[in-house]
Amino acid sequence: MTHYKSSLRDQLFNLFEVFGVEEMLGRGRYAEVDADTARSVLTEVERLAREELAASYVDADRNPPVYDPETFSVKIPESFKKSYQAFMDSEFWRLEIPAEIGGTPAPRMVVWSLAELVLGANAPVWMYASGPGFANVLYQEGTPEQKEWAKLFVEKGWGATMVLTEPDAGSDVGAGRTRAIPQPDGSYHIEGVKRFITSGEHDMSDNIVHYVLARPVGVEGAGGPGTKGLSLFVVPKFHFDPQTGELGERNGAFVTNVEKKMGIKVSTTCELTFGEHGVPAKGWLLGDVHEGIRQMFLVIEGARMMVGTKAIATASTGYRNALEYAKERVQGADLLRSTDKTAPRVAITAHPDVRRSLLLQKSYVEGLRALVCYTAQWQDKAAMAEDAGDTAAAEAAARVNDFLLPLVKGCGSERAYELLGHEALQTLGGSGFLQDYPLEQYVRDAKIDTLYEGTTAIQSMDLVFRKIVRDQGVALMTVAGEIQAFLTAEGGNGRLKEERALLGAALADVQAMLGTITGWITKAQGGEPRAMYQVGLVSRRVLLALGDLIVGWLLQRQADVALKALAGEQSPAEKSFYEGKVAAARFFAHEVLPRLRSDRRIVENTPLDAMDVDIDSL
Ligand code: ST9
Ligand code: FAD
Repeated sequence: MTHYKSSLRDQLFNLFEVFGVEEMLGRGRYAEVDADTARSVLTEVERLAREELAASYVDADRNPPVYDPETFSVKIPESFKKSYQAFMDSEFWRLEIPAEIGGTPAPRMVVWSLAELVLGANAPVWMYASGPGFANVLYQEGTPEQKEWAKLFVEKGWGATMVLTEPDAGSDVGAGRTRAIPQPDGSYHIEGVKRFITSGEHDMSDNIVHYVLARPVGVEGAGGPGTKGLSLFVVPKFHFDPQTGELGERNGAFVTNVEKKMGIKVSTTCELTFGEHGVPAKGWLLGDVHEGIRQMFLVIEGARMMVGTKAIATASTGYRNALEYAKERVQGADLLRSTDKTAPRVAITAHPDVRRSLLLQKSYVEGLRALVCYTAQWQDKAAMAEDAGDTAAAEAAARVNDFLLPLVKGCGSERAYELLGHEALQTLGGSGFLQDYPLEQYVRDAKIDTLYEGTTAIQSMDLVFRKIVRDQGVALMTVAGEIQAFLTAEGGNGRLKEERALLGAALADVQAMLGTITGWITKAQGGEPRAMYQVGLVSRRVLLALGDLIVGWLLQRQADVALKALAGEQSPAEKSFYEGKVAAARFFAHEVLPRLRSDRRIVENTPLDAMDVDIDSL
């Protein structure tokens, strides 16, 4: 029996009924993928996810990869290898790769829907299978010769890693000390130790290509302090013939440890040592330019979207498992007959607190899924505008995507962990704590999502300082403008009037919070630097509040579509689906949106006390 419970109907609803994916399908760079193809791909991936991909989820957790320090190698459990191979054999990973290097690109909305299915069933499959996807950056940024490598890497299906973190350089990537020493043949020798490198070693592909940030030494105009002094190097595990891909000598990048972890155990987290085992670690500068951090952010943006989607996918299957359990579990009498000892026992879904919990899970999960799709829609708008040669529109759409990414990653991961631990697992009572059910593994596997690819604190500062202040609020205003237009349009035949009013109040609360922040920044720049601490004290709260606002809005947009559908003839199953949409939007508006008023009060009244308290008093 599969642990994974998907939500394909909701995904198709987003794609075809809410976000109009048809406008992108079969056009421009997505010419090869029409609506029928997109539907059948998603249907097939949903099956694959529930069956072959989910099959190793538990086994690979209980029997994690084994590291051999003698040979610096890792053995991945056989059960997981089968799941991985099933996905690679399906060839669906090609949907996120440009046609020029062997892909069949589909709209990002379709790709991220597909990703949700894989990530929810067995996230490390997607992570290992991202190897060919990394070739995108090589193709985009590489020299003509490296663009050819990109094709080869896709053809061979080689694994790949993103290599930033060092023992003393986690959030602070610019503190990295790994060096790159130029060689007469145009390559560099990489020297240093990186840690926590996902997929750094495994036995599922012939080669692994490491994309490594390192600081060049003795190179004019490169290698200064901070992130801007880092360059990006392509460092293969094995050297290769660039024409045939035939493997050559072992390169000097060795995995010298594999971490033991709380969750996602089958995803190897590796210490990677360069140039210390008798073989130099040769790397090639990406694109012959020293712009490592900018280039690495092309990968990071994809990875942040992936992490947010992974978290939401896990929360979604967590909710569906909780719902199924709750429908079966009989315990206690209806609250209205609780004093009557002879009253019939009822399924726990009859208890108000369980109802509250299930609706909270449903509304967040569906709203966050919509946020992923909405964000992907901006990625598609950027691509379509680029195809049409409209650079300004492409840039504007890309900025909205940039603005939404910390929300997908930061809010997606925080809310998912909260929902899984506090609500979904709780719904199963003591049984949730057992390994007989997948909830305890979901909680363990989802915790990482608030940590890697930039912790929530980092996401919140990225949102405030880079995506709002530095952007001069342009992307923010685009989204706020859409929310305002929705409020003014008065859709839904006035059925959700009260909920719209709550959404309007939430928008005002978020705008007030952002106004307060802007005031502090102005104050800090005007001679009171410590006002900046106030921004730092509230940035996480503001990130989550903004996320809640957008989730509440997207749920109401969905409810509008559902109400229109309900006005026509529907099968019983479809009627339930659409009614569920309206119920989720209403619940979220009443249960969550009003909390933004207290967030606003807290933000507006944030003192500097937290920064003044002596550290010994903490
Ligand atoms: C990790 C991996 O945790 C976990 C999972 C791995 C799974 C792998 C498989 C999946 C991969 C999927 C990908 C498929 C491939 C797709 C390829 C597509 C082509 N946005 O503010 P400044 C840049 S990995 C864009 O001064 P600081 C920008 O160039 C480890 N760019 O920063 C900027 O210059 P400018 C993850 C951004 O104070 C420059 O950086 N580790 C953004 O020097 C400097 O900016 C982390 O995530 C952005 N949002 O450094 C580290 N931000 O301003 C977290 C910056 O001129 N720490 N740039 O434009 C941070 O993010 C820090 O804020 C910091 C600060 C390091 C950026
Ligand atoms: P620290 O940076 O030490 O942070 C500790 C705490 O301080 C956090 O709560 C953080 O939010 C807070 N903090 C730090 N700086 C600030 C600040 N300026 N303002 C406010 N709060 C701050 N890295 C790679 O390069 N490639 C990978 O493939 C990869 N995979 C990973 C897989 C796993 C399982 C793990 C655990 C990590 C992985 N990482 C990878 C590293 C990961 O990205 C880092 O762990 C993460 O960026 C945080 O760095 P850190 O662990 O050093 O924490």
